[in-house]
Amino acid sequence: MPPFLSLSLRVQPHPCFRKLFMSTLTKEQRKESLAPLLSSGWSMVTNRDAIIKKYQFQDFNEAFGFMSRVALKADKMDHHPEWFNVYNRVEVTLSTHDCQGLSAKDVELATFCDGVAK
Ligand code: HBI
Repeated sequence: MPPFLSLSLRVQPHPCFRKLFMSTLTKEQRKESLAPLLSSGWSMVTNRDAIIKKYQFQDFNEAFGFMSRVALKADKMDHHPEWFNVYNRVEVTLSTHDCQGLSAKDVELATFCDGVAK
């Protein structure tokens, strides 16, 4: 591979550019993609542009299995949940630090969480 091409493939946007490119959900997007989540157990966090869902599993093993799968997805997305676990309960809070609010990444990860929990 020519050197100029290999360099361009390695260059990643500096985190400060991510803040510029990451945008919060528009009104339309909230109606279209956030509403279904809010009617399937997710709710808005008080005084924050963030969503939270409380999952209850059979036991700790199931809860941790859920967390393991979500953790791998989160790392692949480079988008990580704020979460709390005690025994069979997992509380997941999603928001995007880079834009101080809800972004498409939160919708994607919330949808993934619901798929894993099913
Ligand atoms: N996770 N929830 C969340 N929000 C972010 O903005 C975020 C993240 N994980 C990693 C990340 N941003 C990257 O920008 C890291 O470079 C900090």
